[in-house]
Amino acid sequence: MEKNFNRILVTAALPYANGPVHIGHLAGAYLPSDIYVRYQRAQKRDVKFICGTDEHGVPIAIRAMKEGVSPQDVVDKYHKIIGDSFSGMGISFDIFSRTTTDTHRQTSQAFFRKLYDEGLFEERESEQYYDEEKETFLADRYIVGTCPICSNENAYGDQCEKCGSTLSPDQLINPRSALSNAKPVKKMTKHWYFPLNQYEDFLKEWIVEGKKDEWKSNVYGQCKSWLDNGLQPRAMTRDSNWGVPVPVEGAEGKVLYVWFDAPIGYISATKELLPTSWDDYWCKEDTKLVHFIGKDNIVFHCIIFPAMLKAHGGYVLPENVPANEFLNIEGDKVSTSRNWAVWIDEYLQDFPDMQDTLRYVLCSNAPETKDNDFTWKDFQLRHNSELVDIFGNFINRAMVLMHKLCDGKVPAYHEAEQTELDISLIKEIVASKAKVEKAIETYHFREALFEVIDLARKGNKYLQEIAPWSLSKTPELKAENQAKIDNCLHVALQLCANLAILSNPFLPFTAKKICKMLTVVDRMLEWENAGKMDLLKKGYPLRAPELLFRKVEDAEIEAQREKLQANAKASIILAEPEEKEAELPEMKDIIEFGDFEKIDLRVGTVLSAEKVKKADKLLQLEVDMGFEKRTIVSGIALHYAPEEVVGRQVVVVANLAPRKMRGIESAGMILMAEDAEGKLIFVSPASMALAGGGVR
Ligand code: B3M
Ligand code: ZN
Repeated sequence: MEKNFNRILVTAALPYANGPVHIGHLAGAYLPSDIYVRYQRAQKRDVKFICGTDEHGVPIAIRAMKEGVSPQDVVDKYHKIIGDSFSGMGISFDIFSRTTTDTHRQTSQAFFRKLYDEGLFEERESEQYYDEEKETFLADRYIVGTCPICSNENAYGDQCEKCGSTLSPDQLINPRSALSNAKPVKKMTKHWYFPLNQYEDFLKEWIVEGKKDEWKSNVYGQCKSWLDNGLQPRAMTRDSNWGVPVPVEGAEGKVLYVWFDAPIGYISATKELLPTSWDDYWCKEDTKLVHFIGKDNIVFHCIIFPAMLKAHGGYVLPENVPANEFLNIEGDKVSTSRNWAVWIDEYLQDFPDMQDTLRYVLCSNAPETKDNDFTWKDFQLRHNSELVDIFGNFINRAMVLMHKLCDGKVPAYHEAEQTELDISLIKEIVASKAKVEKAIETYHFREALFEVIDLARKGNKYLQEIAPWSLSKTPELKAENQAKIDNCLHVALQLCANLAILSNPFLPFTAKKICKMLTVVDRMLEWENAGKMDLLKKGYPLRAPELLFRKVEDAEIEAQREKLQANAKASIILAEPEEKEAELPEMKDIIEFGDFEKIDLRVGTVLSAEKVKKADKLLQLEVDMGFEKRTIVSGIALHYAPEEVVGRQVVVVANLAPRKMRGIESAGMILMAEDAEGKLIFVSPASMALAGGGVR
């Protein structure tokens, strides 16, 4: 049952202020939320759109230390860059705040304090890694080491970015401090744990029973699996000097965990926006709270923050959390460290006045249900063949024809002369309002945008079928057909106005331009006007048409692709100034012990060796397996002369099916390793082993 809401509060994830934003951010949270909000505003609903930068947390502190500046310097710099990128792209927040404001410190401290005073937190002392050189505890990303799952040597204390596993510092092999590289020691420290486990029943009822059909399946699925696995108490404080100080006695040197304070940032920003009425939006049951985020933030917004809100009491819970999946670029995951990204600030420099193109491409290719791929070719194709050839082309044709055939004024609609074609297009226009509306309200933005383009496509078809230019080849013909021509352009122009309204949430810059051409004020864009056929009155003079879009040329796309590659290369050179490490092969899939046991490894002794004719890589070996002698062909001739291998003990895969190589049947395979230069070396027993004995 759809509840009756009287106000809508939309939040978009607070980006970390430690780097610029890229198209993945935009596609994940900011563009969908902006579309949603623009639509709600056009519906004249009471909606507020909240965002800001997340300015605490370890990555920011580390970045500052590495750059030799203060954390405040880092966040000041990126708050500005990120804010400019968003406003440049037309992301229309009502407030873009930050989590280093006084309001936020007070709000998040008061939140913590309330839970603390109610005795909700569990105080726990535990041993944690400590950097003696820097005299600081090493939580989360302050500590790095080898991932126990995939052996990545640069896994963080909270996560391995290579295999995606969630980790705790204790799981890291060979841990080292991210600050000094020193080997950390263990030291006792105290933290406050939020008993998330106590909210399991509440969350199960609220999500599993209440949201199954409402939330997107990717979001629901992630929540369900967290809940199925059972929730644990979570530390909500950290040892650090960058963050919101923990507001209790005996908590010197401790700050709120960044994921405790960041979501409260939504509340703080609302307070800054509406100092006297913010609580209407957070505390009244008839508020619809919607969090737009990327998929890596689901657990925090659907499980942890709601449990915090519930524990605090008095707050509404999110009605929906429409998280998107990830957007890859040219087939590869976005990576800030490898600089594999399309940065918004750079896009705006390279394509000024083409905000709507990026908005269009990112929305029509949005990772709504699965990860998607952005390619520059696709960007060009969608722009040129959809925005230019369908949408822009229709508006332009309608305007040009009206100037040519109807004196630059909106022609009358002669009902007596209307045809089936007119009637059916009018029907489509009226119907599209409901379709777009429904899709947006249910967070299906791609589908909504598709409807809009499809309507423009129908407009083109209509012009093509009626072909008013062919009805006016001579003055006599034109006079005879004027009613038909008038009807056609009347409908086409009403469609232009409708397209402006329907496209406005997605393409706000374009919608504005259309309004200007149609000489109407922006108020026409209000949603209630969609589906109307009298938006432009008869006799109304219109401006000369202006092209809405230009084509994107191949050379521009080539330049962008080169830039992407060049940036990535430059980042490798920056990151690895010294010798390049040898590439290690990818881990293979895990096998069961039973699979391993099938392999019969044995020690053999090489009795004789000779080169295989016409095969410079191969040696033919006679190997004593203890129970029999075998011929084995091995690809080691470039690394060993025959006399170097005679007499050696080697490890043989003894039950490998025989295989013919250069006409010689090889009965087994010899295990070899590779040294740093790529030379093959024998994997041999370190001391004399039993010939024919098994290797386990
Ligand atoms: N800053 C993570 C991110 O930027 C985090 C979001 C906070 S939302 C309250 O992806
Ligand atoms: Zn890993």
